[in-house]
Amino acid sequence: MTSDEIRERFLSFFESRDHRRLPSGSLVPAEHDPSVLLTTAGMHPLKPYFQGREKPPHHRLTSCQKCFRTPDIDVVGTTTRHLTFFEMLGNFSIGDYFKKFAVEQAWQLVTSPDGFGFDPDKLWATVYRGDGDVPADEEAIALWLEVGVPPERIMRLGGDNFWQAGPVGPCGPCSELHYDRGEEVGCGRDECGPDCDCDRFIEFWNLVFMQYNMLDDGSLEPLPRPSIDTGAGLERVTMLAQGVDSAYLTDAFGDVIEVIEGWSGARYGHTPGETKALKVLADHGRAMSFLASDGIEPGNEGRGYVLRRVIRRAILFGHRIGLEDAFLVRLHARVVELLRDAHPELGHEEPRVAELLAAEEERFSRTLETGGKLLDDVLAGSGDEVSADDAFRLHDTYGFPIELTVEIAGEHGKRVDEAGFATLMDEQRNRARSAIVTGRAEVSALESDFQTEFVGYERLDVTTQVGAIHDQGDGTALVKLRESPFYPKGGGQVADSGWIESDAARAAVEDVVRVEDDQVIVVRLEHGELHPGERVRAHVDLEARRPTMANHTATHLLHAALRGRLGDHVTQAGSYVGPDKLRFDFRHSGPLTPDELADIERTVNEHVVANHPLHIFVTSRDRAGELGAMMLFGEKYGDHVRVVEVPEVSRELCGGTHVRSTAEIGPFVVTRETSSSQGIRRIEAITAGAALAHLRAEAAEAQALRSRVAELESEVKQVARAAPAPPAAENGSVAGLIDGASEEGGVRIVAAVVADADGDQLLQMSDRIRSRLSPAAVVLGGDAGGKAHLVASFDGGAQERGLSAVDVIRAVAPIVDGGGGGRAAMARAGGSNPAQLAEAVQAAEDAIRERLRS
Ligand code: ALA
Repeated sequence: MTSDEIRERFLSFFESRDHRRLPSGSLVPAEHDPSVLLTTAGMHPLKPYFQGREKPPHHRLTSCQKCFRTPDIDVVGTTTRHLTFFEMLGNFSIGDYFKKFAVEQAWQLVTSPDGFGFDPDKLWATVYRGDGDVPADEEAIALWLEVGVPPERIMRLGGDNFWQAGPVGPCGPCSELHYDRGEEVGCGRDECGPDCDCDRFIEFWNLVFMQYNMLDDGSLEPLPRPSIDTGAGLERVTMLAQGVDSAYLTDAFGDVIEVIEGWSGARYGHTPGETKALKVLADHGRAMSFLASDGIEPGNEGRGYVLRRVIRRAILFGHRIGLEDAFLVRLHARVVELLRDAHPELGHEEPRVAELLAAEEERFSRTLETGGKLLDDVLAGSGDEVSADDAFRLHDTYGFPIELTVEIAGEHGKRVDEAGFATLMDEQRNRARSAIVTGRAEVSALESDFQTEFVGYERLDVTTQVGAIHDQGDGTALVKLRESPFYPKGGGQVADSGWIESDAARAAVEDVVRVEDDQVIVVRLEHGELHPGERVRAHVDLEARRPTMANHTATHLLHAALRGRLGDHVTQAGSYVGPDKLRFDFRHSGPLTPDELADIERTVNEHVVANHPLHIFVTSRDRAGELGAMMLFGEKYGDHVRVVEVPEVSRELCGGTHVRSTAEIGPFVVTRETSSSQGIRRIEAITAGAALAHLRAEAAEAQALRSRVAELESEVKQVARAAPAPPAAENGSVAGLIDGASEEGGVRIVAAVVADADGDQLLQMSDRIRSRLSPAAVVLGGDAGGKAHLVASFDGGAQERGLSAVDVIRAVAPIVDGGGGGRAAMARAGGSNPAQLAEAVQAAEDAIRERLRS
């Protein structure tokens, strides 16, 4: 049995028991689940159904979900069964069946010959032994006994048998099925059992009896309706079904191990080092290809860091068995070839992923040699601990993920000062932050004893004083004003442009840099010189600021309209607000339909026309939270926050500049809807003057099209007038055919052979016949070009009587040695034996009559 067959057997087994089959979701969890980094179980994409927040498409579901388990990265290579990336088969009941049916189905699928066909004598079940508030699962024990598992192979276990999807959310006791591979495999201890870590007992299916929701404080509340969530590792089931010693030797990995053996000369099973390296490469090869194909890019945080760790660990282990130049890209190509049929995204993303892997491989390989030397020195040193400084240098200079350093040190019996390392990392982060704060500026020259007061919410033209100035020597200068009307870039909104002017000088404002709560402007001198202490007039460019404000308020209205139309899972993932347009990125899966987009555009315009006045105020963060103001996930806010409210429509924390009332936005037009990355949609829109210009251009285009259509219509009329009448013969024959029509059960039947007519001509003739007879069934044969042509054409009345053109044509085409196809209304066929045409047409007529008589 191949892994593809096992996947299919599982899914169709449950399909035939009324489960709806769902496609795998992305490895990047859906937008409604910020609690997990990557999808680790089949139930992840279904969480809102279990929690009763969304209505499931069906109460029984089944899927094969791509999963990734980060904690296993360092374990991979050391056992036969651990994988980071794997596929999880699952069946789910959303408040439908519970334990009994779940246990019965699982047992049947696992033991029956057309399921997995496992020997029941090798199977063990584990159940939850209870703890504190949650009692032992006696019910599950009784159910396993009932299906035939003997009591001595049912084991009560603790923590492992209580499953939860993340720190909070649906959870419950679970039962695991284990396969005993026999005494000769594994640790050989007498007490070895399903709770042993060795490779003898393989856990391959977990049945979670989901009945609680875990809250933030760790307490459990009952779920609205108890549910079932199961997960079977496809690769593990395959390993057991194929009777091989390791998941890596199953067809889920194809010939990847052999291919790497061929490149490197290393042999699986030869030395522990070689075997480990081969497993790491086989696993990480799949892992990196799938992670990157789901839109993740290597980076220093979050998912990007997971991908980077996997890639760098693979490179290191590759080097250990002598693989060097660009082997990662070759490995990726092999994985894609192997798995692209089951996972088409691998094929679609291949060029992008190959490029990204090549860049990452180049970057890390370059430093690996020098970094590797440092590591060797460190490991050769005395003492049993790698210092924080060394670990930090390996990380910072050579790009060694700390986990990799810990792993390698561990191989040499050494620890790493991880706490010290964390402190050094924090210090570095703080340094980086102050570097950003002083930013593009040697603001040291500007380190002034005052903070600029931003007055640009209210005033766009002020007289103020230059507090400090620093000439950058390239025609630009950094200037600190006492009061500034200029908005510094932030919250998606671009910086204002404008100018400052003294009696003797004038300078254009090129940028406004936010320095925490303070700001510095970057100016280019047009003439004269500016000096500290001088009075200047500071003026914001209104041509840019006005549309920017319109776009910013429109962004809030758009956000509210999206949530109203699509649901509360829509949250902001990024934005751009400038004078030219607005762009809003938000979490949502799948493109918006034209209807949804039209509704959203209409809603925003309705709010514009309603001319809501904006209400903007500063309050405590807690109060804003009580008011339900939208805050961005992961964003840090101070104790006092600014709330921008369009009464009854939207309430967001925002530091941006806004119109006074919504009518100032003018028309709102969506110009594009695209995807920006996995699970994130992007809408671009314009307002005010830009929208007006856009609508005018569209109207002009529509007018031009209308004129062109009118021209074409008159041309068509002229051509029709000049065209010769259809050949008399054909006209005559149509008239003759109509005259010769017979009738059966109220349907007029025309069945005839027309000499020298091809398929298209027959079709035209049948159309003309049908326009004069109704209800009508027309079958015509023709023998143009030495071939047989058949056409059947039935109108609605004939079809209502049970006639289908395609059925008739399919039945008679073989008579002229041909074949054909079509629909119930019209079908045609070609054949190589025109001599049989009359017989075919007669057979068609007989079939029609028979059908009409029945
Ligand atoms: N969600 C359960 C697991 O991942 C089935 O083990």
